[in-house]
Amino acid sequence: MSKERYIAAKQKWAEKQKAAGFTARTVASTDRLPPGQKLTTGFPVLDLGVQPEIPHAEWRLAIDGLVEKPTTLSWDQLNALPQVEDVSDFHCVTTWSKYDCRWGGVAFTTLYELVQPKPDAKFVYFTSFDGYSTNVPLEACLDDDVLIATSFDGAPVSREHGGPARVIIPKLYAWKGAKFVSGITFLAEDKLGFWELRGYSNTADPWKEERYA
Ligand SMILES: Nc1nc2c(c(=O)[nH]1)N[C@H]1C(S)=C(S)[C@@H](COP(=O)(O)O)O[C@H]1N2
Ligand SMILES: [Mo]
Repeated sequence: MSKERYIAAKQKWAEKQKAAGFTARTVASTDRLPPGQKLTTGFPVLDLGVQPEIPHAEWRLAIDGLVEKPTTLSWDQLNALPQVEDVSDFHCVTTWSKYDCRWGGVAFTTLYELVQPKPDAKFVYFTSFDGYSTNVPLEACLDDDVLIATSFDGAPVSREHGGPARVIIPKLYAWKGAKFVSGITFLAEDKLGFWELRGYSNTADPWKEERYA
């Protein structure tokens, strides 16, 4: 991604934050690597020691909780939704960052519109085929760089990287993005996920180095 595009994306994010009544985060555009991170050119694999194999015919994504229209999507139904691509940086709490990850798939906001969360839905709880879970405030899921990704660099997301589909939330440490995603539940109250229950930060902002609680 060009530096210009990266800066434009950051600016867009800041403008949105401002429009929503929040104070824009002041991250210098030259300051692309969050504090305490090291740039990697590879793509390390982080998981719980299980990489579930889910054939497309058996793949399902259940979207439920505080929504008007609970929905379970098949693989074909997910892929029939509008597709988007977004290039973003990836920051793992174990201190590696990877620039320019090109993810493709369905925007979180598309699923949001599909199931129509009720006004009291404030948190999102993601579950996965490997037993993983993670939680994110709903507001943080509504930026247009938050994806249910099915492709990486133009090819299907590999099994080791969380295929068939994984969640990408670039502005948070990568553990907030569930690989092998199987469920999205909208909740009124926050519910801690796998690593959040084990001492990881609940807010997970790499720019503030919110690593461990
Ligand atoms: N289902 C599931 N999702 C997960 C994990 C996991 O163990 N299981 N690990 C998280 C962590 S700690 C990181 S850093 C990223 C790693 O993604 P990668 O293996 O594609 O680098 O996935 C996150 N999502
Ligand atoms: Mo991680």
